[in-house]
Amino acid sequence: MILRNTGLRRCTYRLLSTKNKELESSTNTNHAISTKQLLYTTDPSSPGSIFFLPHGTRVLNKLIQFMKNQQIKYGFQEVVTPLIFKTKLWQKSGHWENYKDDMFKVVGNDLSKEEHHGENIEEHEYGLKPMNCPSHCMIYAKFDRSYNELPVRYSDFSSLHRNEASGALSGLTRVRRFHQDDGHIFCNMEQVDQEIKNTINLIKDTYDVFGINKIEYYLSTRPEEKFIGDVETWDNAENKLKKVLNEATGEGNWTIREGDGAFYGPKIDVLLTDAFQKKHQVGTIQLDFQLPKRFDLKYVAEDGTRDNQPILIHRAVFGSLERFFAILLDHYQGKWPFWINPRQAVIIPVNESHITHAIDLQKVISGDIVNTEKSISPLTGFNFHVDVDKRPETVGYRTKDAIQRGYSYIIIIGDKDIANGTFAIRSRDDRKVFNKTSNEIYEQFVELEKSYK
Ligand code: TSB
Ligand code: ZN
Repeated sequence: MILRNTGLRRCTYRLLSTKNKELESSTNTNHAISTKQLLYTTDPSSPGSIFFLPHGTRVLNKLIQFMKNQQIKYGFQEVVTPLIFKTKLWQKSGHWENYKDDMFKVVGNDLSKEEHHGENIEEHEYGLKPMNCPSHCMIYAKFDRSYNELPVRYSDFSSLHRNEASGALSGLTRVRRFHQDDGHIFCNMEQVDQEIKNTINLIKDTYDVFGINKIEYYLSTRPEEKFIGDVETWDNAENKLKKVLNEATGEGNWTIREGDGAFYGPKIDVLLTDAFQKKHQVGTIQLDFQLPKRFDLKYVAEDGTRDNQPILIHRAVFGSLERFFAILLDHYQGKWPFWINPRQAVIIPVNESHITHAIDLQKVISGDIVNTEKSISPLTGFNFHVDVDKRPETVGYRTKDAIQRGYSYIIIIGDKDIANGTFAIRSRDDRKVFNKTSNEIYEQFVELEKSYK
């Protein structure tokens, strides 16, 4: 991909790849913002799989970092798990029977069909995972578990693949490769209510950080045909979810969706509405009595009995990072708040003689991560995306362009600023200029990030 200065003067940055017809001609506002801000692209060689560009990846990484911190708070342990599993595993989990059409098959090259001579061909056929649940069940089953370990909570940001019909693919909201902020909770019956309530609270608090508070809750019940387990267990699970929903959201504040549950259990789905009034399922909480059975999950109870089965809760707060990214694009219309903005500040040196000072300033207010003299950057700290616009354009033009490209802050540096040791900083939304030292600017950025502003 070529990022090129397109004009002689008065230039703006544009994505030039001719293969990006879809992106350039799209009327979809998400695509339009993405094109302007260089956030993501696609290619017919992998329909439904997104290429996140450097600035889009910055947003994605912020979302991941945000969620990893919340998960630690809520007692999750992150795991990293395989992408492909033998068909046998998917048969065991029930995905093969109920979800096969939505799965990509992967064939190993261990042996060709002819060479098998009656060997079990399934040994060499794999499915690309559409969900993380089986992996987490397998980790649970690898160890003897005791009642006092419960709830065991695993989180996972793996790539997932679902063979969504090409007609169903849509921007970032329905893709074939995506990443959930996934978590699976193994707990006993007494712990279920609290875990679901905790998840609903985390969902509410998380969406609140983004200023999203119009949330709809749905209870999806047993599908007509494709489901595993017996009807009575399903009914019990559905009643449990109804009770928790009433307690957590208030009676009458949720809607039932008959037959829309996952094949392994009923679920609470959390929906957000976009600017075009289209609803999107983001967060989800799913109660599952079936996978623990299929994977023979056990724990030793307080009375020493060994034959106790945990309950599994599947949950995601963003849903998938891709879909949530789309919601945020729609919600902010490209005006990212500072903490998640892929372009947090730009420094504009008045003329060439100010560039060295601009770079020094960049070093301080980016948190010593760019142009640092240290050979190795520290592991943690507050770091910000700060650019220096060295182009030989007028200050007025570069300021306007910076606002257009979505920078949160614009800092001008000239002779007077260098002499005073303060720099003129203004926000993209307000013409008011403040004169601040480099440390004051950095502290302001730290405060903004800490308060998710
Ligand atoms: C929560 N096994 C559970 C998990 O533990 C699960 O996969 N549930 S799910 O199928 O309902 O998916 C969870 C979330 O992933 C959905 O609410 C949705 O936000 C997101 N998602 C699902 N399919 C796609 C897709 N094709 N493209 C983008 N996001 C998707
Ligand atoms: Zn799951």
